[in-house]
Amino acid sequence: MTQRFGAIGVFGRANAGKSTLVNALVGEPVSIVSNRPQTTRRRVLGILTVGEAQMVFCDTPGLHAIRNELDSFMATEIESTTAGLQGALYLVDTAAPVPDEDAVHLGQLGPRLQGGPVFLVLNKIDRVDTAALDELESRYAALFTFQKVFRIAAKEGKGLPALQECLLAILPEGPHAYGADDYTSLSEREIVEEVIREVLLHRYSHEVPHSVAVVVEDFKERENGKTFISAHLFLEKENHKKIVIGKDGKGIKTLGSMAREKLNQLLGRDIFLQLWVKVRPNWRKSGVWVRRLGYQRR
Ligand SMILES: Nc1nc2c(ncn2[C@@H]2O[C@H](COP(=O)(O)OP(=O)(O)OP(=O)(O)O)[C@@H](O)[C@H]2O)c(=O)[nH]1
Ligand SMILES: [Mg+2]
Repeated sequence: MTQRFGAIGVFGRANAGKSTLVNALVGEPVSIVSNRPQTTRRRVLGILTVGEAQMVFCDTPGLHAIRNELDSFMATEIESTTAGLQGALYLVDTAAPVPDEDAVHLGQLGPRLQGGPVFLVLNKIDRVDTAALDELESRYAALFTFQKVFRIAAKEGKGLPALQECLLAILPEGPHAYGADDYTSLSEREIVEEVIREVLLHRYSHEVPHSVAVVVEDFKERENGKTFISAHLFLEKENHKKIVIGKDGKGIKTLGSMAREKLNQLLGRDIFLQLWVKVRPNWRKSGVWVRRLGYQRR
C-alpha cells in the first residue's frame, strides 16, 4: 500500500490545551502540560503512525504578547511552524475564550498557512454547556473561514476519533519521515529538561516556573546500569533560588525525586539525577543567554 504523510500545526492562545491534545492524539506524553500559560517554549513534534499513514503534530508555544527575548524566540517558533503544513488546528479554550485576540492571531496565521485547511477546535467542552458552545461557534465562524469545527475535551479524549479521522483523510501520498515506533522529535536530553521544568511548573506558582531554564550538563550510562544525569536549573533571582532549594535543601530534593520517578518511567531505565541551581539575572531579556540556554532554532 502507498504511504501517506503530512504535518499538522497546532496553534492557539496559551493554555488552550494544545499540548494536552497532541499527547492525547499521539498516545504518549510528548509535550509537557500545566495549568499555567506559556508552558510550551519551543516547537515539539508528536508523531502518530496508523498503518500506512503518518502524521506529525507540531505543538507550538501559545500565542502571547512579546515582553522579552524568550518571548521573541517563542514567536519565531510559531511562525516557522507554519511552512510545509498539510493543515492546522486552531484551539480555543471554550471556558475562557478571548475571540478578539484569536481574531488577531488568525489574521496573522492565515496567510502563512498558504491556503491549507484550518480546523477550529473548541476544547474543554466538559466545562461549558451546549448553548454557550453554539454561540461561540457562530462567533468564531464570523472571524475566520474554518474548514470544519470540532468540539472536544482533550483531557478526557472526548471527540478525538472524529478529529483524527478527518486529519487522516487530508494526508497526501508521501514517504514517512519517521520510524513506525517514533513518537517524539525530542532527544533524551531534551525530555529530561522538559520533565524537570514540568515538575517545577506543578510545584511552584508565581514567577519561579517562568524564570527557569533547565540545561542537562552531563548524561552518561554507568557500569552499574544506572544513567547518570546532571542538570542545571537557571533562575532569574536569588530569592527564586532560595524557594527552589527550600529549607535544608528539602525543596530541591523533592523536585529531584519527583523528576527522577517520571524519568525512570519515560526513559525506561534507572536514573541517578543531580540538580544544581544557578542564578542568571534577567536571562530571558538577554538574546545571548536565551540562546545559550537552548532556545535557538535547530
Ligand atoms: N477541563 C479541561 N481542562 C483541559 C482540557 N484540555 C487541557 N486542559 C487543561 O488546560 C491546561 C493547559 O493545558 P496545556 O495542554 O498545557 O495547554 P497549552 O495550550 O499547551 O498551553 P501553552 O503551552 O502554555 O501554550 C492544563 O491544566 C490542562 O490539564 C480539557 O479538555 N478539559
Ligand atoms: Mg503547550
